[in-house]
Amino acid sequence: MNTIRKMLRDTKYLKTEADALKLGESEAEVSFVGRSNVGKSTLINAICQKKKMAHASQVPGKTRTINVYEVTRGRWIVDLPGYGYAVGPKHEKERLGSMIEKYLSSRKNLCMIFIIVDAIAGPTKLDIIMIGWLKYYSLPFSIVVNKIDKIKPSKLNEKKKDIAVELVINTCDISWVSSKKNIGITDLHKIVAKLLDI
Ligand SMILES: Nc1nc2c(ncn2[C@@H]2O[C@H](COP(=O)(O)OP(=O)(O)OP(=O)(O)O)[C@@H](O)[C@H]2O)c(=O)[nH]1
Ligand SMILES: [Mg+2]
Repeated sequence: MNTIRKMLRDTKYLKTEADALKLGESEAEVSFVGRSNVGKSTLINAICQKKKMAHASQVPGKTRTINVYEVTRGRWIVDLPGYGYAVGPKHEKERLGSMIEKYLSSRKNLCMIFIIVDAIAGPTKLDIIMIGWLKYYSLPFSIVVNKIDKIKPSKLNEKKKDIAVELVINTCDISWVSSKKNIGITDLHKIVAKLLDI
């Protein structure tokens, strides 16, 4: 386990692209999608035990490109822009939407798409559309609920049940995490390491 943690800690920024078709091949990669501001970049930093590797911000719409982080040669963790970013011109939202779609549908060695859901807001309409889209194209996905530190401990079980019911899956098939408070991250270390075969 310590070896896995250490390997993930050695992750380094590799490249940024706006066009998925220019990314080049990986040996294996996992990526993170979800609504803007849900904590995708913060979660990548938590997994890789970094403070500022992926750029996070209180202001939604921070990540506007495909950002690749390399754990070890050819093994990638990919940060994507969020969807549902309410501010800004329509064409910018459409540009980001097609960037994500092109990425998700073109990667040969994409082993897992983690869909990050906000613990307070629960699954949004766009999260449900994303799940339907991934199912339709038979792409591998897994649900992670982030920001559970915002839920009162006495309400957490009830909240977990509500979110699982909305998503029509079992609570145990969801990762419950707080990227900010480092809750549930150890389990994600194991999951990511297994997927990337490191
Ligand atoms: N309370 C709490 N805040 C969090 C958590 N994870 C992220 N945040 C905060 O949520 C805000 C957004 O985080 P980002 O990581 O930039 O979110 P993102 O999904 O990458 O956003 P975009 O790049 O805009 O799509 C920041 O202010 C983070 O500090 C968490 O687990 N708990
Ligand atoms: Mg981001």
